[in-house]
Amino acid sequence: MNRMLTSPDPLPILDRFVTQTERDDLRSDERRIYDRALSLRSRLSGPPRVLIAGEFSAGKSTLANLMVGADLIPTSVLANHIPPVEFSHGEVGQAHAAWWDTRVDVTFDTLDFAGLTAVEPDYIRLNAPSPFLEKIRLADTPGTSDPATLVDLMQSVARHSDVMIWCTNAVQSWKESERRTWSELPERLRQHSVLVVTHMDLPAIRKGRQRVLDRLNRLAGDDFTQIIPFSAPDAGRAISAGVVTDTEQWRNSGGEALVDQVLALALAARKDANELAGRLIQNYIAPSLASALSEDAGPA
Ligand SMILES: Nc1nc2c(ncn2[C@@H]2O[C@H](COP(=O)(O)OP(=O)(O)O)[C@@H](O)[C@H]2O)c(=O)[nH]1
Ligand SMILES: [Mg+2]
Repeated sequence: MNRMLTSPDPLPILDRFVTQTERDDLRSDERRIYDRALSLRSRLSGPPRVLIAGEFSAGKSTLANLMVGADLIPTSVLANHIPPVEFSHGEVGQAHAAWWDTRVDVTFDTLDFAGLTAVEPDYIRLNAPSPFLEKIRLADTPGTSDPATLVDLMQSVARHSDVMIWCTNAVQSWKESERRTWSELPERLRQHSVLVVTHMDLPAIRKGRQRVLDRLNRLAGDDFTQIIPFSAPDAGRAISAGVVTDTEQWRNSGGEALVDQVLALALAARKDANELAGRLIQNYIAPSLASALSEDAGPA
């Protein structure tokens, strides 16, 4: 049997296929396969990628910062157009401009956002030593006042993500505009998504807590694996540099339920990605690489 079909690690094969193939030379049906290979290569090239999505001011960056353990993105920059930011495990310092279709990054020795955005990357990679990041990569979509731009950015990172945390503000939660944007994201990702209801600490929300949650369960209960009420200020008091210091407060804030659910979904999504990659390799990539090899070898 072809060795390629039995290899336990699909990543080197996906890598070889994507590197050796020129997308522009492909027919449209072949491009779909290429794009799936690109997405699977990105998903499998590190821990599962968790996308934090939602509308402007829903609490996405606040949640990301809590889990990353540092405020790495200056808020002044967020007003401008910057690409999604992915946090992965490592020492704070270097920053990378990255593209989905190449594994070659442009590395900056400091967090130079002007320099990073000037080379027009698909996304920016930053490192932090948070223990959460040993198990998942976290992607935050940037702040922009233009909803259409935000949707485009979310779509691009969604194609390369495994799990989605959708943040909605309890004060005006799960609006029609959110539902519409969410429904346009890949089904595979929507099936691995949790709804995080932020701002549960606000006094008016505290009083009507059950009403808010009943309404969300009715409207969105079937769409998410879990609906998790969350208070960022409470979570912030329970965690320091990405390490939980007060387990009871962390539980009460919603942080514990959120992390448990996200890690379970990440595991399931990784299993799916490996199976999908195995099938893609067996059905399309192995035959295509085999014919490329025989062409290279010239006529027999
Ligand atoms: N009281 C309260 N404020 C929050 C909570 N989550 C976020 N915020 C605040 O809401 C504002 C918007 O949050 P941000 O994370 O920038 O939203 P983003 O645009 O989705 O990234 C900030 O002032 C946060 O401090 C929460 O759970 N409770
Ligand atoms: Mg933000």
